[in-house]
Amino acid sequence: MNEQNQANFEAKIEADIQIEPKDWMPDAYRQNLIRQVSQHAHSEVIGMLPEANWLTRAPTLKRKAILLAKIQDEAGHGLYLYSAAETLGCSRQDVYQKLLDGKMKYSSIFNYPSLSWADIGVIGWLVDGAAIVNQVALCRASYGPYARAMVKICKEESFHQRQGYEAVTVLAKGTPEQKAMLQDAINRFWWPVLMMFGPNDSDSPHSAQSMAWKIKRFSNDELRQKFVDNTVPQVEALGMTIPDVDLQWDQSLGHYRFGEIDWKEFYQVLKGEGICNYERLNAKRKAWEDGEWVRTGAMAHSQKQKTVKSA
Ligand code: FAQ
Repeated sequence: MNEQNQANFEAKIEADIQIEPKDWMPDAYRQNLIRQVSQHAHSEVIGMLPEANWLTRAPTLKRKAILLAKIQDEAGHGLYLYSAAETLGCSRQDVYQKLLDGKMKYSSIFNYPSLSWADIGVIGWLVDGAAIVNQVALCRASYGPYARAMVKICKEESFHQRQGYEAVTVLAKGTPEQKAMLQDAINRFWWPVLMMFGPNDSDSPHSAQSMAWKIKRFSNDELRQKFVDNTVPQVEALGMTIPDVDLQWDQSLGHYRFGEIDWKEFYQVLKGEGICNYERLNAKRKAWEDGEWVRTGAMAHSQKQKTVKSA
């Protein structure tokens, strides 16, 4: 029976038929998806923190309303993704507890601080821009609930990216101080954004299997290259520069060549030693503890409703 199940599963993957929650799937496929989808959900909710840092200091009411809406969208993305992870049989509380205990990862990019208003524009433009390049590919992931969540998320991320680019365009056309603030934000975010795509393919332990299962459709390096190719002309259009002396267009390849990423820094951030790792997890732990009375109240209310219905 197991062999038949395995054969059916492989045939579906081969034929690009999506795997659904009630279908048989190999345990390793399930566990790999729980890992990736939960970490993706954690990234969305931790990603709210650097932006929230500027909510009370947004330069205009319009910018504040846009930022608030964007942060709420990220919360929504987290919720879709936790729901998608639950369809694989994990409990939301269990994966969330693993995040709080530092046993599950979230995207390295959110361990960098948001120091100026330009950082908020750059997060929308470059961080959401990188997220979209990665997530458009995931819209065709072999697991149905993950792929479908990605379609809606990408539509919203695409709005985020455009509003970020619009915000940086204003700064790029502004005073010398505004231009300098934008250049400083690009200088600090450029390399950490390239790290969002994960280690080089040769050092990526999950890639080969995830690509064979069609969870990932493109490799980390392919997506990183696509992002660089898309983004360099945007930086140039703004009249800004990229902090990479090795960056150059290669006519024969049809791609930009770029310098070596500081992988030592990447792995330090993954180990919890980035600038904001401690602050980010502490904020989430505090929110979880402070929310205890809400959870207790909601459980008591639901219990009461059940008693009323059965009476
Ligand atoms: N940060 O073998 P691989 C967003 C880990 S959403 C931290 O290559 P894989 C929206 C990896 O988990 C951004 N950890 O792994 C937003 C694994 O560790 P493990 C999040 C990283 O899974 C915008 C180990 O290294 N997007 O930004 C990172 O095949 C603005 C080995 O790596 C997603 O999560 C990293 N950068 O490929 C919100 C997309 N890279 O699990 C607010 C979905 C690697 O063995 C504001 N995820 N690691 O302990 C993916 O596409 C993949 O999981 C990759 C990594 C590409 C991230």
